[in-house]
Amino acid sequence: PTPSPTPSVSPIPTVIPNLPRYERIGDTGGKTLWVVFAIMLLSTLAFIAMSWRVPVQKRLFHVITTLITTFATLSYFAMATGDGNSYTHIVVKEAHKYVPGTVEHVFRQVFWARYVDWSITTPLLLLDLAFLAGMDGASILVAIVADLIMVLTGLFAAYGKNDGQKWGWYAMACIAYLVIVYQFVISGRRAAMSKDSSTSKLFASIGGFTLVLWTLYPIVWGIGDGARKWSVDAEIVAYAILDVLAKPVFGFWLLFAHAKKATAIEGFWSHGLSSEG
Ligand code: RET
Repeated sequence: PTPSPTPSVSPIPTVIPNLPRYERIGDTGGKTLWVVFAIMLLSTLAFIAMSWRVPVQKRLFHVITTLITTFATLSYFAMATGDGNSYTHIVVKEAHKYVPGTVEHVFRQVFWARYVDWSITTPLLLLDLAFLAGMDGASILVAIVADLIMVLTGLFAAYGKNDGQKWGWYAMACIAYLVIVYQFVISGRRAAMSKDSSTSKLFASIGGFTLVLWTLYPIVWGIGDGARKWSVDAEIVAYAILDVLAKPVFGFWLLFAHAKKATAIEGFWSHGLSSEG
């Protein structure tokens, strides 16, 4: 038979092949994970060296802060080498603008190693702040349990099968986050105010820094894993910046400020009442 000059297939396909779409790490993300791994490792070594300069009885903040970057080093090693992640399967209904009823299957890479890290390091970060303020035990316990609920429900949210499940868990995580904020803004600040002025000032500034940074995490989550408006790489870079600020920068700030305060107090006692602090 002679081939017909016009193709016999309809220009509008009736069946759209549902090829799954993969959202995964690229070169930028991979390099970023290694850079943060190196920063976390070097900070850990620096914190260990700093703790050797103070007597054991005064090392509490050094120990907590060193543990925080140690866990971050481990989790970034896992992520950089391709461990600690898996794909979440999202079914997008009405995925095609012009063809109604099209279903799309999206597989997005979720780095669950972050949540393992956060479940250990965020309580430790809170302990740093709580001990600085001299917070009461009940408030510390509530804040730490709320923090664990926040991280675990955040993990469930990341693997949510549909929007209802995903944003439902997310909402619960946000409520838990508000409980933490409440404990620190009310009980934490009250405790810090009854201490010396340098401690209450340090708590106000480092606590304010923490509040701003921590609030950015659910925003990054919402744009990245939540709404999937950002690529996996963009999300990795955003978390990288936040993690470096929330762990090493927070740690150096706390340890240096605390050391300065300690020498000011020693100076106060050895030089009579001439010291300012
Ligand atoms: C999630 C998603 C669900 C809603 C909320 C979140 C908050 C996360 C926070 C993480 C802080 C991490 C830190 C890491 C240090 O390196 C789980 C993202 C509220 C506050 C400080």
